[in-house]
Amino acid sequence: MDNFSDIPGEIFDKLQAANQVVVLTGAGVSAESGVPTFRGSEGLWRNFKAEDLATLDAFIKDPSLVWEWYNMRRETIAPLNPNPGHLAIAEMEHLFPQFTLITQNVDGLHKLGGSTNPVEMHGNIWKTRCIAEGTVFENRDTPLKEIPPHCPDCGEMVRPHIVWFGESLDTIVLSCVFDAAKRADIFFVVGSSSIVQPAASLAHLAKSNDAMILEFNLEPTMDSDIVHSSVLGPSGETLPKFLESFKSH
Ligand code: BV8
Repeated sequence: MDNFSDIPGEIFDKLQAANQVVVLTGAGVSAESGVPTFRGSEGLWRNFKAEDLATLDAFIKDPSLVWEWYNMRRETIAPLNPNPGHLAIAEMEHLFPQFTLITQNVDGLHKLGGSTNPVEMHGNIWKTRCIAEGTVFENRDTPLKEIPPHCPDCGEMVRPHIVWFGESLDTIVLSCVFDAAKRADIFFVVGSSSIVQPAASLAHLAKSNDAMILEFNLEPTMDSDIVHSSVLGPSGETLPKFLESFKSH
């Protein structure tokens, strides 16, 4: 579906009547800002796959290599701006009685785009965490002053404050995102390949509680069989258009 007049009116009716709206975003929502997606062709670095470097084992084995990867990503992301897709999601916050934004992204672009309280379920690339004390720091140095960086309090090494593959998510974050999915009347999945767990289970949880699932992606995904409607195209274009059509409905 790529023409907004094709959107069935019942979707906008349901959206108008919605109490709890949830948006889950993945790397695709930041693609038009210039952030490389995980599984796109640009997802490689020095022939390493993200899944190989974003792990505790990789960090323990070679913290400097992992920090060089994050340093490169931070330098890539630092000059980038939110795109109209981020701005549309920020506007959605004010259109519904209850709204929750859950993001898998660590780039911080939702906050920069005006979203006031994104649930960053995989952490944030601008935060570090002391491996000794667990203290979390904001660190916006690009490039990093030293690799690996060290805790300003105790001098121990710090790690990215990011959830790596094989690591459990924060229990409070988990209960927050599962609760939002259970209560959702409408659940948007924007720019995600719906591969990574537990994020990919959220739309199914929402669906099992009678939510309408709407997918915004360049192409069909693993979740397309459970969605009510797929809006195909770049989310930086499709989300603003969808929102305009909804507001004039
Ligand atoms: C967990 C931070 C419990 C890192 C990320 C074996 C051992 C251990 C665990 C597992 C295992 N096998 C499977 C697992 C579970 C694993 C998992 O899901 N693996 C996958 C690969 C199968 N999950 C975990 O490990 C999670 N923890 O399960 O804990 C546990 C604990 C121990 C043992 C067992 C279980 C933790 C997962 C968190 C990983 N960290 N990020 C970093 O960034 O450095 S995930 C990473 O992938 C990013 O956050 C990214 O956002 C996310 C998901 O990917 P997508 O966002 O979907 O991005 P992708 O590139 O895939 O797709 C982009 C999409 O956008 C595409 O569909 C494309 O078409 C679309 N698109 C592109 N451009 C646009 C667009 N759409 C619209 N407009 C556009 N312009």
